[in-house]
Amino acid sequence: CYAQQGMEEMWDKSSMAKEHPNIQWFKEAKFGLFIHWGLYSQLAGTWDGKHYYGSGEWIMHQAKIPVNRYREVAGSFNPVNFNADEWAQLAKDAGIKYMVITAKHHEGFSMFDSRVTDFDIMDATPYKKDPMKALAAATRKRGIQFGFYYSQFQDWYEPNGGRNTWDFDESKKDYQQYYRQKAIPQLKELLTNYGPLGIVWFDTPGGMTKEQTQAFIDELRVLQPQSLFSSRVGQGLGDYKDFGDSEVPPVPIKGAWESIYTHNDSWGYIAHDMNFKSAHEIIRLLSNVASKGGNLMLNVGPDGKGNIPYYSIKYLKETGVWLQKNGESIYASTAGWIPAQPWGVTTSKPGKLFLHVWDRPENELLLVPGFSNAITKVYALTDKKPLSFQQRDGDLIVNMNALPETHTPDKVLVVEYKGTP
Ligand code: FHN
Repeated sequence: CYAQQGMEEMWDKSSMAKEHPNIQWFKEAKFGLFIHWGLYSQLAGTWDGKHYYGSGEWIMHQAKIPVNRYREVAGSFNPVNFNADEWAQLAKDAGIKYMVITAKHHEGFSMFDSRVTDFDIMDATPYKKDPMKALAAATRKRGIQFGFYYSQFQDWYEPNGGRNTWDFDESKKDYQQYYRQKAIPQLKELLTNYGPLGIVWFDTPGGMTKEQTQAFIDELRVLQPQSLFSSRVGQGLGDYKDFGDSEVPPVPIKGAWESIYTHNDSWGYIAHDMNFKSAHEIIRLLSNVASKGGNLMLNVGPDGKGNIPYYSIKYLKETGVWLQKNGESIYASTAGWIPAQPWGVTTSKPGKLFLHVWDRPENELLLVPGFSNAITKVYALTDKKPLSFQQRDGDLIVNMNALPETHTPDKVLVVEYKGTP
């Protein structure tokens, strides 16, 4: 599947040596919201009476929908329920620190006001407003970094764009012409008309050498030098590493990086996909990614009317409630220096180790192997209740008996210690 291509690409680790000067906010953010929203959201996983499952945003490709018929979808795309403040407030309530939304996905449709094409939300739909303008403002107003996803190579609408083989002959394509005539001018619009962007999130690179990719970056970079470019710009370049979709590295990784998951089984809205991760699962995913030193960017797929799915709202808000009480163990943390244990994972801050207890031991004695530093305090993060502990043969044993049984997916204990681990 083309969706898999490009993600396994090696990221040039040497670029970590010269970190982007604006990388710190990203390293501390830990939790981002990804939004896939486009004409595919209107189709909701069904074309000509046939139901598709998996990646809803790939329906044009899956059903080999000709460009002229796909364009007709825009005629009924009218997201009257879209409310930028509600979306941004949901992100805020969920404890989200950055948001990245699809300005243009592989389908080639521009969800913003673009002068480069008339296949955009202003010209081709009855909506005739720019939702990205409103969302950028509402998000920033709440102190959340805002960014755009842009599919720089795959564009199934354009004769010279990548990977529409059912309308256009791939061997006759001039990718450079597509880059010059659409991708670069549109990225310039996005980097000019929407205020300071935290991130430009590229995806599935193609059709450019390393030198061409560097020139592409340089041409865009001057417009907003503070903006971070994701590693899927290709050729091992970019300011931070994105792992493959739904991938968490098995061991801690240094430098700035991100794991990308979607809330159910699809990135774009599919009406018949109810396989949502519960708040419980989101919280464990988040602490797991943080325990390896990275950020989690979790995707939601709003429908064609502009509604975020009910279960995404519900579970994101529940995640936010947990983060309000336990955020200290996640935001601005670094990888835990004690590796994953049968009971859960760890995150760190100077002088503090956070124990994320997913599975409380039956005998209430939590073993933290390899912990010989002098300890000043051990307590539960939410109520600061001190816990008794022993250090024996280089291990730490915390007695959880004094804590009431709670139904939290992740009970965080704090170990305050002296010296360096
Ligand atoms: O092909 C896309 C896919 O539709 C989706 O946008 C994901 C999100 O990371 N990226 C690509 C595959 O890696």
